[in-house]
Amino acid sequence: MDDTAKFDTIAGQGGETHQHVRHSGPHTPEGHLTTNQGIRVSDNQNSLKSGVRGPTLLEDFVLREKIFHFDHERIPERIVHARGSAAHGYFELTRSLSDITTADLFQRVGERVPVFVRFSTVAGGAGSVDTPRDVRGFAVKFYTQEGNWDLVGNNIPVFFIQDAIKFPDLVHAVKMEADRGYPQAASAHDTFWDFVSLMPESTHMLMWAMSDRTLPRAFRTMEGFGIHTFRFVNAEGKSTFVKFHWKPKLGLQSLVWDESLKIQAADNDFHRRDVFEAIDRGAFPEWELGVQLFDQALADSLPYDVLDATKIIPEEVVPVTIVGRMVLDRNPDNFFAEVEQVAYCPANIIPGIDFSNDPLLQGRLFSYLDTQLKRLGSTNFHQLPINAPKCPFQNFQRDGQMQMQVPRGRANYEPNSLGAHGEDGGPRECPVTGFTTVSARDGADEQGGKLRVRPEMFADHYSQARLFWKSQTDSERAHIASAFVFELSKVTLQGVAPRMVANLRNVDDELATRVADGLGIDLPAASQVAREPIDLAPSDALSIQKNLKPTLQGRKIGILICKDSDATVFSQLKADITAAGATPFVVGGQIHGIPLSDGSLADADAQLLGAPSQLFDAVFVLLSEAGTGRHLKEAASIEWVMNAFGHLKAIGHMPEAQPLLDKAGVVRDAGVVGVDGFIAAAAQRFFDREPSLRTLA
Ligand code: HDE
Repeated sequence: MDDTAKFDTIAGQGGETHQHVRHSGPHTPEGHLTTNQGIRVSDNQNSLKSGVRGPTLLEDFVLREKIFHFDHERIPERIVHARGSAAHGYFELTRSLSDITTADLFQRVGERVPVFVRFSTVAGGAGSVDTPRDVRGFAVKFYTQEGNWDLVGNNIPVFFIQDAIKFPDLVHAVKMEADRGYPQAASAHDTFWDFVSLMPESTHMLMWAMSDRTLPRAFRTMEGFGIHTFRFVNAEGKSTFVKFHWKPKLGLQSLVWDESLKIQAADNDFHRRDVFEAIDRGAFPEWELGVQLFDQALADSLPYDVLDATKIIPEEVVPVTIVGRMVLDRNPDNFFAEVEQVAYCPANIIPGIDFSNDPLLQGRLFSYLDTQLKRLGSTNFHQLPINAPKCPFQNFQRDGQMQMQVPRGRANYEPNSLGAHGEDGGPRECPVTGFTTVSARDGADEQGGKLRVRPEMFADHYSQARLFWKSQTDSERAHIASAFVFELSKVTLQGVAPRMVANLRNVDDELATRVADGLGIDLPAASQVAREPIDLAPSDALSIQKNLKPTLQGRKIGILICKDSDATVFSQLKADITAAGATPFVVGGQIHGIPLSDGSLADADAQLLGAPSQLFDAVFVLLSEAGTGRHLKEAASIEWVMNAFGHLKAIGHMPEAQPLLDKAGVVRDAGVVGVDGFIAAAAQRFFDREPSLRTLA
């Protein structure tokens, strides 16, 4: 048979013509298509039939094996954090912590450790959109020389609940409702608000969730937090409390709500695409790792409990010390094998780091290992390439489904004396360098006994919610209040919205009033508090807008061109944008061969209908006079400009394009500029513009 033939047309019986379709493959032995048993496949297009018109024969092992494997391609998606994207990279130590921890990766400045990082939304299924209002997962697997350490964090430093026993309730409440199967990837519905309004401990997290923290512009522009208090342990066995922070090199950036909704319509994969493309073009996402270090005496002096995952320690109280940087520089080769099969677990910890008694953390230590067995189907999931440590690992655990290792010899137990008989006795314990647990008692648990209780200070549910509110800019407060109004406006259960507003009165009366007014309900009395809230000093670190970096690095700038667009401005703009570290993205009525003012032909990166302005950080309207005339009759062009303005972005434009700006309702302000000044403007959002554009609560 001719291996290179693409099509053979065979004259069939009864005068019919049948296509016998074959694809050629490379001629190297490695290139041959085979079955999973290594048998070369001669025809991957046609099943084996009895006669030309069938039926298909059961004997066809090539067909059966292929369809059998396909039928089983899906594994259960993660019960939470189902939708995610991940990348490879490294962590590099910039400041040694050798006096504080023996953890190998924190010893020698300049040394690098490979990492695999997965970002995720929480509530939606694996095929849901990238930009709902939701918390984002930020899970890092460090492949250290002393084993794998997983720092499984989120982009918000607190959580909804204080005790793991409430997690199934929380997740049931936020996911699509049990009878109707909707809404997908949204917290704006009855059961979520019913639950959290009955759980005052959620209030602090709700403040974060209703802020723009849950609308990140990109994974590259969000912070990450380990949330819980952990411990570092040094060579003397002395332990120090630690909280982990990831700080994005590009600074914090978020979307505005209307923009995130419109992105859902334009590009479901907005965040996934952003991180993949950034790595592909060499703009490697980067974060600094910071630690807050403190001792028991400081913990005891705080008016909140450091074991309570609904509390932060403001950076102004315990500063964040930067100790390293993380760079993501390689995309996965295969989404399923790596991103789907990666199994994070907060219990994966290395010598020199230890857990605290945070009851949320303690529950997580069980959940992740358990869920991986369900998801990946075998206790041997740690042998998958993405999960396997990059240092040697050996023990006496044996067998199980999908065992990939072939242990030699008779030693599958210890102690044994096989070594004394000339055989391999297997590995031994390491009393000095092995992992040991800190025997510290975290101060508070001396009361003893087996109790289903919470420490007294956990009952303060409002002081830090108030601290968060006080730390925001006016614009951020308006976003928070409006988000509460939007979400609660979707609630149909009687009594839920007033109950939530009653809780908000304990945070701040002005917030509660704005939400009640936005909903059109009477302001309810404040709900009863279990512990009187206190006033804490505001913290600038909690605000996004106070931490924006006016940089063009990593941003994407849309340029709308047409026939006769100014060629000089076009090339200058592209050069300036690129030089500033951003990506110019050309949008046109057509994609190919657009004649510019000097007769040269330009190609667009996308057609106007496929590239609405919500996909860009700033836009430039590079239309000629005649082109502007045509675009005045084009709804997509008017929306392009109107939405850029509504999403508080810089709009650069040629004087000739002014009629289009007028038609789109653009009012000149500091963000509406000509060629000069565009690069500076494009690095910012113009929040001052917002009150004149939309009613905020
Ligand atoms: Fe998770 N969480 N979680 N979680 N979590 C999972 O493990 C759980 C919590 C976080 O990209 C699951 O592999 C419990 C806090 C991330 O693969 C599951 C509790 C924080 C990811 C699970 C929490 C997180 C998960 C589902 C309350 C921030 C995605 C699939 C005690 C510090 C990891 C899986 C990835 C995933 C349980 C609360 C972060 C079911 C019981 C707090 C980033 O095991």
